[in-house]
Formats: sequence, C-alpha cells, structure tokens
Amino acid sequence: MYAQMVKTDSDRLKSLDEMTPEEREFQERIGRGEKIEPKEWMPEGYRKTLIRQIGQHAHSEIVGQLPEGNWITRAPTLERKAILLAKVQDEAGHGLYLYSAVETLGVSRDELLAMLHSGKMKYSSIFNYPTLNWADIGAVGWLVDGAAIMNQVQLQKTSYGPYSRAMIRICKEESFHQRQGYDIMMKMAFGNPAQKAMAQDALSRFWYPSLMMFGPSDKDSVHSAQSMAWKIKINTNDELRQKFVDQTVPQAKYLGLTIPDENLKWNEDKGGYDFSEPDWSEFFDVIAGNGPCNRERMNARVKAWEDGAWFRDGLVAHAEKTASRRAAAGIAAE
Ligand code: BYC
Repeated sequence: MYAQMVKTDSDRLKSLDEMTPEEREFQERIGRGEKIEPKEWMPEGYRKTLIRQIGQHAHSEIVGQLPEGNWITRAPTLERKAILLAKVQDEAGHGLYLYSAVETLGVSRDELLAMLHSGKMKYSSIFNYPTLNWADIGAVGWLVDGAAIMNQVQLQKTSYGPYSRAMIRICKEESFHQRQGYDIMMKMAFGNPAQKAMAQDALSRFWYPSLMMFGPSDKDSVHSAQSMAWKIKINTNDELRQKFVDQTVPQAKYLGLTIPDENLKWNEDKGGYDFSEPDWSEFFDVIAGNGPCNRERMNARVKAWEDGAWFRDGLVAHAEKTASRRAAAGIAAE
C-alpha cells in the first residue's frame, strides 16, 4: 500500500526498500493509521510540509477575517451583525488553534507572522477578492466556508495529531458558518428582484475563486503525491473540487440561481457533474501577489502587527516583572 513514499533527489517517491530504518518505521506507522505526535521522530520533509500547510492555513483564517470584518458595521440587522461578529471571532480562534499546532513543530508564531508579512508564506487565494455588497457575505459563508469544510473534513484524519485535533473542532464551527452564509443567500434569492440580482452577482463572482481554493489541478499539484503518502492530505485537489461542485449545484438550484458555467452538466457515468476548470493563469497570478486585494490585505495585517507592538511589549514587560518578583520571593516558576 505504501510502496512509494519519501521524495528522492530525482523527484519521485522512495520505495520502502530505499528508506532508512527510521523512515521505514515512520512510514509503517502512517500506513497503520497511527497519529504522529510532536516530540516523536519524523522526516524533515514531513515537518517542513506541515509547517508550510498548517502555517498557510492559520494565516488564511486570520487574513480571512478581513473581507467579512469589513461588513460588520454594515450588516443589515442587529441579529445579522451579532452572527457575523461571532463568525469573524471564530476565524480568529481557528487561526490561534492552528498557530499553536505549528508551534509544536519548532517554529514560533513571531517567525510565522514575519514570513507572512514578508511574502515568504502564503494564505488562501480566495481572500484576495473583494466583498462588494451584503450578498457577498452570503456567498463567502455558503461557498468559501463550504469549500473550506469540504477540504477540512478530510483533514480531520490527517496523520499529525495536533493538526487533526484542531480540525475536528474547527469543522464543527465551520458548519455553522456555511449555514449562516446559505441563510443570507436564501433571504436574498427569495427576496425582491434587486436582492435576487445581488445574490446572482455574488455567486457569479465567487464561483471560480471558490473552485481555486482546492489548489491547482492534480497534474500541476507539486505537493499532493508526497503529502498523500504521508497522509497529511487524504484526497487530491481535484477529488475535493469535484465533491464541492456536486454538493453545491443542487443548493444553487434550490435558490433559483445560475452557476456561471455553460459546460456544467450531470455526467451519469461518473456520477458527478462535468464543469469548467477555473482560469489557472488567474490563480497563479493571485498567489504570486497580484490579485485584486493582495496589497490591501497584507498592508492591513502588517499595520495590525505594528499597531499591536506596544501591547506585546507591555505583556512581555509584565511577564518579566512578575517572574523577577517571584524569583525574589523564592517562588518557583509555574
Ligand atoms: N491559495 O502542490 P499544491 C477558511 C499553493 S480558511 C494559495 O496542490 P498543497 C476561512 C500551494 O501552497 C481555510 N496558495 O499544494 C477563513 C503550493 O505553493 P507553495 C483555508 C495555494 O499544499 C476565514 C502551490 O500552490 N484552508 O476556511 O498540496 C473566513 C501548489 O499547490 C492554494 C486551508 O488552508 C490556494 N488556494 O495543496 C472564511 C486548507 N492552493 O506552498 C473561511 C489547508 C495551492 O509550494 N491546506 N496553493 O509555494 C490544504 O489543504 C492544501 O495546502 C491545499 C493545497 C489543498 C490548499
């Protein structure tokens, strides 16, 4: 089952015979479905892949607060405001669980944030698109959180213990996020003609960027083969994209909205929809930093980091003072 595993210099996966005894034992544990815990031996590539993926995931949760946070003050009712506020706070919590999970791999939160701010680490492409009106907040919950859950449900089974446990908790909250988005869409789609037009416009703009969230097509995915061999990823990008389309098309039909794809058609043989691929050149352009909102998002995050410096300094000063008082009083550190 796990005949091909760790990547060799020639860019193929190593067979079990080619592995060191430690690598082989590790791979056998993965094969048995065991979880890998922070202090256990792991290949350096496994550790680096986790830092990249979980770190990117954490950054996505934090940057992902920006497009929705923008609408908290303009939510149409007090109830919608309270719900959106809770959702955006949840995203902050998800970022914190995930940063904690990455920290178990020997990299600090400050280092991760420095890499985000300098452009060395990515965050999800989707958050580089603007939220232009209230219907977009519905589309984000319905499609963006819907796509996120499709990906995250399989990540609950990921082989790294802290990531898997963070995902279990996050998935529960994401389901609520998806439902609140669909609820907004229902209100708009079943509202007056102008509201329905806004809902359609939001779906039309968010459809392809949502499909891009799953990453490039399998033939262009650099990391999938190794990540699946290590059970960091359980499904390929295309498998999850297909599941998302199959789940979402009936939901759009119920709303009376049209998915902006002339090639969308049920395929009896494969038991799923045929659909058009997103424009991959747009995707690669966005992740290279040239999407509609990349600069705005990064400026907002860097500003938040710089504006928070006094508070972090205050916390450190307080911690140091408390530690020295305790030391003077002969009280052991906690
Ligand atoms: N955006 O080899 P591949 C949320 C990069 S937030 C940007 O297939 P992999 C929410 C990829 O990093 C939920 N970059 O990569 C929050 C790689 O470049 P590098 C976010 C992308 O890792 C607030 C290159 O393309 N979810 O729910 O095997 C409000 C080749 O790709 C993207 C996660 O982060 C992208 N979409 O597979 C509302 C899930 N796709 O790093 C909602 C965790 C690919 O070599 N992550 N790239 O320079 C994953 O599952 C995987 O990392 C991916 C990509 C499926 C995304």
